[in-house]
Order: sequence, then C-alpha cells, then structure tokens
Amino acid sequence: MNYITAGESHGPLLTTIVSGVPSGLTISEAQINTDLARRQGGYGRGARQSIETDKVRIASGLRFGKTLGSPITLQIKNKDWENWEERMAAMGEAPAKLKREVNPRPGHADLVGALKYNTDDCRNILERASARETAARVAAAGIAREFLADLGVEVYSYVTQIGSVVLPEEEPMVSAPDYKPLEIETSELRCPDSATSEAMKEEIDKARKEGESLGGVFRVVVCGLLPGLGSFTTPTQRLNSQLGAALFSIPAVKGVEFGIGFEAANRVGSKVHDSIQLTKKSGFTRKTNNAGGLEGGMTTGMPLIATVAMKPIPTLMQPLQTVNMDTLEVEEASKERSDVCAVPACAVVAEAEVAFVLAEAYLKKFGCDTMADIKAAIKAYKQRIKTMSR
Ligand code: EPS
Repeated sequence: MNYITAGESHGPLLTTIVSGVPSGLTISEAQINTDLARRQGGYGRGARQSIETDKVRIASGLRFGKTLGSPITLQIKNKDWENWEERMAAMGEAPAKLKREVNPRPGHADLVGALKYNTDDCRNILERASARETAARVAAAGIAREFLADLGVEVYSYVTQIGSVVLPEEEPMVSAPDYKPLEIETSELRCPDSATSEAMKEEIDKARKEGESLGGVFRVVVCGLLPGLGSFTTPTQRLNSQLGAALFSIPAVKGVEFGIGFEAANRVGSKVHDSIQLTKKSGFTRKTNNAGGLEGGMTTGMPLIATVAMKPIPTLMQPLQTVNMDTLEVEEASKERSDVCAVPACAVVAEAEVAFVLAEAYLKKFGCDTMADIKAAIKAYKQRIKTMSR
C-alpha cells in the first residue's frame, strides 16, 4: 500500500492517491472525516483551522463503499482558496502587485528551498512545505486504518509534553496500552490527565502572549498486532527503519524512540530486555515491553510504542533575524499567521504514518489482493505460531 499527495496550502485542493489496497475492504467517509477533524483540532492551533472544515471526497477505487483493488483517489478542498485565487493561479500571468515573500523564516524550508529551486519568492516553497499537506496524509491513512481495524488493530496517540510541562507517568511502557483512547479524544491536548492538560494550556497561552511557539512530545501506540511483521533479513525490511523514516517524514519531527528508547543506553542488559513467557491465552508473550513491541526489526505482538519529539513551529510573531533576499539587508523574518502549538495535530499525523507502514507490513506477509485471502492467511499463521507446528 502506497500513497502520494499533491496540492499547495492555498491551492484549490489537496489530492492523494492510495495504491495497493486489497479488494473487499469497507471504507467509511465519516471515519476519515473524524480523523481529519482530529488533525485540525488541539489547543494552540492557528486561524486557518477556523476557515477550513476538512472533508474528504473519494473519487476512485470504491464501489458501494467497498474497495475494488484499484487506486483510490481522495480529495480535500481548501476553503481558503477563494482568498488566494489570483495569487495562487495555476495558469496566466502573475498579478502586477504580487507581494513576494523575500524574508525567509529560520527553521522553515523557505531559504534552502528558494536557493535549491531557483526562485525569488519563498511562497513557491512554503506553499508545499506547509504542514497543510499533512491533511492529505491523514485522509490517505484512513484507508490503512480501516484495513488495520478490520484485522483487529487499533492505532492511537497521546501527548506527554508541551514545552516544559510533562505528563507524570509511572511506567509508560507498561501503562501506555491501558490508557483509554476516549479520554484522550476529549482532551484539547490529547493528554490523558486533566491537570496536566490545564498546565499545558497555560504554557501555550503564555507562549502566545510572548509571540512564541511551542513543541512537545507524544506517543503513538498500536495494539492488536501479530508478531512477525517486518523482517531482519534486509536493512530496509526492518520495521524500525520503515517506521523511523515514516515518522521523520513529518514536518517538525526531531526525534523518535521505540519502547524505552534512549533510556536503554543507561541500563544493563537484564534491565532492558523483556523475558519471554508462554501463556494459554496469548501464546508467546513478554513480561514487560521495554522494546516497545519491536525486536530484530519485527513486531513482537506486544503493543508498538513510539515516542516522538516535535520542534516548535518556525513562524514567530516576534520574528528572528533573517536576510532579505532582494536587498541582502538584515531584517525580521516574515510573519505568516501560524499555530502557537500543533503537537496534538502532529500526533494524529504520526498515527497516520504508522498505520501506513503497518498496513504495508501486513500485506507483505499475508498477501495483497483481497481481504478474504488475507484473513485466511492470518488464521493459518495464528494457528501455526500457537502450536509451533511446521
Ligand atoms: C496548516 C495550515 C497552515 C498553517 C500551518 C498548518 O495554514 P496557513 O499557512 O494558511 O495559516 O496554519 O502550517 C504550518 C505550521 C507551517 O509551518 O507551514 C494545517 O492545515 O495544518
């Protein structure tokens, strides 16, 4: 399963095409729209989100709500397009009074993009580098999420840190899978503790007053996975490398850990690795989950847990110094309207990226034409690994 997105932040629409989807999978537009709304939400988001109400239109690959096995086209309109039609026209001449963006923002793609793509207008860069593109990714991943849900796999996320405010947790690698996703969905910060959510809001309010932006940390958790997805046999088949690449493809992601992550470097081996046990109910399982559900580049069957750090958004209302690309004089960086904090939104995008990698891993292991064959292959595999029969 693969996707490609197209579309500028202030163009007419965002498009994504998802290929490699098996036939016979039921797709719910309403569910994709729920995920799009989750991505738009979160305390600290900017004014653009009050203009847009992202809704998906499915234009190919489905008949009567079920996948055909052919590429699926998903589209999301940019309502803001009506304010940008002249400035972002695909054809014709540029308007005489077009304001070019010549003060690149430190931390954004503006400067390096303008140098690389040979333009004197950073808008040619920022329109596509904008995190608006992640709406299309979330829509695309709606297909992967439905596929995983049909196989009993659930993907969710929660925020553990905004700026200096940290969620107090006892043993995250043990307790994380027990958090109730519903509790997270009702928090404006996707944080499962209401006192911490309030402190995070205060931190965001303070940053807004000071013309600042804030980053943070969140966790993506996946429950219901089978052991043996991914492979140790080649570097690119290792699930850690695929998940890492997918998570680092999200704008502003600066760090990814699996399980206890960097903490593993502080401990001796016996305090890191998870003892193996055999139970009647679960078959082979682990006493702990410090590995975060991954061993040898494969899923262990324990919940997959990735912890992800996002940097503060580069657009600052109290801008940093830059160099004007026309005059070469030192000036303030340009001020686009922006979010103070988009960590909860980034967590939803990360769920999407993780869902895609896992869906692809299932298809690779169990076939990719039709849901009926995939389910039959999973049933046989479950039976084999339970009894160790060959
Ligand atoms: C975003 C839409 C954008 C930004 C934000 C993400 O809308 P606009 O540029 O019209 O305000 O709010 O983009 C960035 C944070 C960025 O750095 O580019 C969205 O829909 O997520």
